[in-house]
Amino acid sequence: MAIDVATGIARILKQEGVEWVSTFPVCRVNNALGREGVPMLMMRDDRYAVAVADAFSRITGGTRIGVCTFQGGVNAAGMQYAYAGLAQAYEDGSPVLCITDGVPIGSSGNSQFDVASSMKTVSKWFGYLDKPERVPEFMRRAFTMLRSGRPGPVILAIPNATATYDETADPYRPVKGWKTAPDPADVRAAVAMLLEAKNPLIYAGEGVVYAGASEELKALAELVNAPVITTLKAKGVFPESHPLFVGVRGDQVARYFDKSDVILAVGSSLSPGRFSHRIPDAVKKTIIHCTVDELHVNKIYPTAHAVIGDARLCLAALRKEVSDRTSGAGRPASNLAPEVKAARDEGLARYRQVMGSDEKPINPYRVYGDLMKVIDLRNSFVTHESGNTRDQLSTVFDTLIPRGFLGWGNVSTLGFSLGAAIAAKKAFPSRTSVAVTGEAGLGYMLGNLEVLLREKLGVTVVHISNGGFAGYGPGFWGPGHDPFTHSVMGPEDVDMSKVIGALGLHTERVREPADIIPALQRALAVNASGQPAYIEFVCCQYPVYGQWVGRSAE
Ligand SMILES: Cc1ncc(C[n+]2csc(CCOP(=O)(O)OP(=O)(O)O)c2C)c(N)n1
Ligand SMILES: [Mg+2]
Repeated sequence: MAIDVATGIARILKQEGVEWVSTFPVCRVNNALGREGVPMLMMRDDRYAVAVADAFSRITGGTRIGVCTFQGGVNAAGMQYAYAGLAQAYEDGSPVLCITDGVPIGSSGNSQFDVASSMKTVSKWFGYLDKPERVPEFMRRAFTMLRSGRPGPVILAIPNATATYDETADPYRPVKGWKTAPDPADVRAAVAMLLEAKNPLIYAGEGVVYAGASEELKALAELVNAPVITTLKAKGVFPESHPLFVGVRGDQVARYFDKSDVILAVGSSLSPGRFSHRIPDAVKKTIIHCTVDELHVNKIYPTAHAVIGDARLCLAALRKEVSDRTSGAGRPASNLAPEVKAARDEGLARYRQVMGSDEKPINPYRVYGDLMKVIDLRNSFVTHESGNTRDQLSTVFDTLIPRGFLGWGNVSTLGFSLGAAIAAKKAFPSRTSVAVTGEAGLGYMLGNLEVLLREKLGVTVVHISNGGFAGYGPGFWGPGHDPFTHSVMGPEDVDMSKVIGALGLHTERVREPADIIPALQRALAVNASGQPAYIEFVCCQYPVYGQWVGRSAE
């Protein structure tokens, strides 16, 4: 049976369980998706088409692959605009499938922009479909890469979507994805080091999320009696109500990093970026590195011992070895749990205090504290924006379930939170979905708010409206690092609740601390019937939050 390439791709996506594809037109595969009944979530720009699919893969821990399409070919306007989303997905290691038009055979070298070299820099694999009959091969390879090994985006370029091939020649079978288990000798060596440690520490990264290894992480932490710190992107993989949870950032995190002699890093590349810790005195510590990617071993810090493999299989193997060596008893508990709790309480005290603040303009922590009171923390999704909302929420937001909060940003591209909140609604329709943003993030998302209305996505955008880029200006706490470029029209100049209300979202503007909870409740109530909401909280600039270890307070 001869079918065209686009139809073949659409059918394979359905076989792979893909329920919808985010897009910004045009892409020549789209009409086949429409004809084959694959719903398209049309965003209002190409970057958001990528962001929603990327976030869907992140939020589902790669168990459901986000797929997007955008314009490519010789006039690669869509691709050039999508690049920001692709670069972010690549930097953050998100397994998203991106399909675009390829430069037609015979048209290479026409344009200044070199598609292939640019796409190769932001993907795990850039596949150019040079023969129609290679569709099954390319799709198999794409899904193998998306479901195996270290996650990252795959980009497929389709130069001729109407070319035909024989669908029966190489019938497609869905790809399972494969995991690797660690070398038992490495596990033994790692456990010997771990059991000799005076103050072991577990540093968990997003690989634990992708491995679905929350339970194993908890079990190992309890058996070894080690405090747990998570990266920004892994926030929530360890229940934050657990007595061994130290935090993501803040004074107590710095304290436990300093104190540790052995660090068991699992599912993290240990790359000190702009939004992660630099391990203090790393050369004097023993670092055991459990990673799926052997190229992360000895990347920045000296690795004392590596355990290579899927985080779940590594953690399970380590736990079994610890248990065998200690006859099931594990490392003695000492007084660790109450100590960690006390350190965490002490570290969070000054933020918890302002969560009860009645000051006006509203203190942003009051909004976060009230948000935590209003939503069901076990059935909600909250994400931050670039800026103070990231820094503040990642310091204080109590995340009780994996992906109850999405932390993002090895590179934190403004506006991603809306894509993430949309993806969360698609992934878990019954969960509350909230994006917390400042004015910069809001500026990026404005055009895309129409999508919420058109698709009836009951998402709430919480705007911490403070009239400027709070971390950049003179601020309250210091001179600021960008004093000339930090002010924008603020709540006294423009009423964003009216602007966005005119679009059709449920909107409110809140100036009184006592009104925060009722306003949030009304927003969640309308969300339940598919209406999106935007609440503008008129807030003070309060650039105060926990620091990353080893970084200055920029
Ligand atoms: C695409 C992109 N460009 C630039 C930046 C740098 N940046 C980070 S936060 C920020 C401003 C944040 O201000 P606002 O949204 O008002 O949040 P606030 O800190 O005031 O809460 C900027 C310009 C970025 N993160 N992403
Ligand atoms: Mg601001």
